[in-house]
Amino acid sequence: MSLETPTSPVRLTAVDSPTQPPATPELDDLYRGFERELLVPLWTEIGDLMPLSPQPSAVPHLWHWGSMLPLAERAGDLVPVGRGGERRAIALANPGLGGRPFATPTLWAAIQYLRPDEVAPEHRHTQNAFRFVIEGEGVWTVVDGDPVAMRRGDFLLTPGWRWHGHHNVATEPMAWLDGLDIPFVHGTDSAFFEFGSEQVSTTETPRISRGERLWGHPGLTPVSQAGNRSQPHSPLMAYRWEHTDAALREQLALETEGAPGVLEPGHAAVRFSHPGTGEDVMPTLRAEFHRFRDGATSATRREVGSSVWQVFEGTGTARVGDQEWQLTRGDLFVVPSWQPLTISAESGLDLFRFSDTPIFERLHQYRVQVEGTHS
Ligand code: GTQ
Ligand code: FE2
Repeated sequence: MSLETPTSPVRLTAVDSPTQPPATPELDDLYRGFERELLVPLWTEIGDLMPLSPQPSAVPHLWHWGSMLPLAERAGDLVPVGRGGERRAIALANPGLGGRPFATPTLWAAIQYLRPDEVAPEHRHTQNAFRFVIEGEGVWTVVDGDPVAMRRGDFLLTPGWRWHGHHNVATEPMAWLDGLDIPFVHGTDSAFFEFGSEQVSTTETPRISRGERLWGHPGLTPVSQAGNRSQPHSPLMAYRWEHTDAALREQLALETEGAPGVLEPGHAAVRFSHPGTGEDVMPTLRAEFHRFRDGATSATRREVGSSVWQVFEGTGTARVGDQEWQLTRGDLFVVPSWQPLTISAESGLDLFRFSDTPIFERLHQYRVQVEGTHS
């Protein structure tokens, strides 16, 4: 058996530049030697590998819900949902990430579509997942046997390695946003996956799940659960719109009364959190909801890590890096690492946001920079 010499994909060329050694035939020979031995010197790569601040490959981009939904509906006509493909989910592909179905280097964001009577079979995976519902109802996601209703404004969890399947018991199709840490898990070669039953394990359709009945009372930890209240993901699989809406409404009402509570003038925000620890809902994903008063503008912030925003309601504009978009219901946009973000509300602007921030916080790589509020 003969072993072929692997060819290096690296092409090192001696260049004339003040930061590089003089280009000579001898330097070229040295570089051919590096190539032959699959070696790359730091001095030709340092600008890319060790930039002064993050230089993301992902770019700021906006996807219109109004363009995605008809394609999801068409997929509903043409593509059956079932074992193998597992989900009728169509992911955002950031134009800076080489055509992969990655919204950012760490985050997956997809529209998932389920027609009446359809079942997305049970499975489990190490990727953490959530659903956020922009419109519609009628789907129950069954998480470890607990049926969880999905309705407009709700935020639902499927933490890593929990069994889950979805079924639509309504007479209308339903579309929603999925968020997962698929690109992060892919990039770190840490994925595991297991197929479960073809059907969901229960067809019960209660208004609220067992997990909510146990954990969904503010400030009240079930004593039976006190021993394992610090599991790495939230025990609550559903965060209901009525609670999110009330929390935001109260922050703005407090501002009107001159009391503290809002994040910044005219901008209320809540973070979905683990009721046992107060930390993020899942180890890799942060999720928040933001509400702006008409005419309010956020400070300009940049932070390490990336995020995806979805417009729940209202109109306004978002500026990310050198991009600026008009926002309408359902639109999704991506903020790559360290790109400045400014949001301005026209009317009734409500936004859902998720990010990979917990990863960077836990690894002590997180930084944030806030510039003054824009007028
Ligand atoms: O609903 O279980 O968008 O496993 C991607 C992977 C959704 C899901 C996605 C998944 C799911
Ligand atoms: Fe899944």
